[in-house]
Amino acid sequence: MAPRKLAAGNWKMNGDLAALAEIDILCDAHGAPSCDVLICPPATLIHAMKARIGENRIAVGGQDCHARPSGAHTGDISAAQLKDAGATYVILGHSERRADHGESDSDVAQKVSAAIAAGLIAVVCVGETEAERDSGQTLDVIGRQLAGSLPEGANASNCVIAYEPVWAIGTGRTPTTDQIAEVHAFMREKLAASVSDASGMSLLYGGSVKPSNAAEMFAIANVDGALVGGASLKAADFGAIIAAL
Ligand code: G2H
Repeated sequence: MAPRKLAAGNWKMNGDLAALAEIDILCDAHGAPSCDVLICPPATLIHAMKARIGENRIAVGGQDCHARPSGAHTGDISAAQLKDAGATYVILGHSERRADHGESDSDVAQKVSAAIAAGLIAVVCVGETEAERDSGQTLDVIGRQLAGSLPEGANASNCVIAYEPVWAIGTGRTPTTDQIAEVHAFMREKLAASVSDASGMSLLYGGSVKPSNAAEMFAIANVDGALVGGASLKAADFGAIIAAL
């Protein structure tokens, strides 16, 4: 099975009900895209966004979930609750969660298990810091994060990997195409050791993807799409990225 092409938007802590007007614009232009399209808004918007999308072929996802299915966890949301609200995906292990909430690889793996159990597809994020890249540790870090963040049972049908160098997130800086190609080839090879259908797993690049660089990113071997932050907030920009895939 060839990996599915996926353009995924991560709205992070941005957007309100009024911002759903962008979804109408996106649906008009890209409601029946030739690749998979996903938008992960704040949890407060999942239900309304899903309703707004209607029959158009755009999926909605969460940005995090708790590892437990229910219980006394004030402020948290379970994978089943995301699903109930209309989500079919959830981003897990984003570097902002790892940094802001101290999430370890093991925490991420437990959340991925919970997402899979609830029937969601997990978009599992990995990426090195600038200091790690400068000291030549990039592949070690990516290998460790992949091994630690993917639970038993992870496969190409229930997980997508997003390589997001921390130093490229929201900075306007991106790795060279050779650097991205090196990491993606490494991830494909590394996954083959633990995932039976690794050749079919979608590998996204994330970090300052925008309309002007998307085509260049998508031409890189083993890049099956993008996880897009800032440029996913406006339908015109995200639509141009979808069109480039
Ligand atoms: C990386 C990305 C989305 P941006 O976090 O996950 O954000 O495209 O704004 O760098």
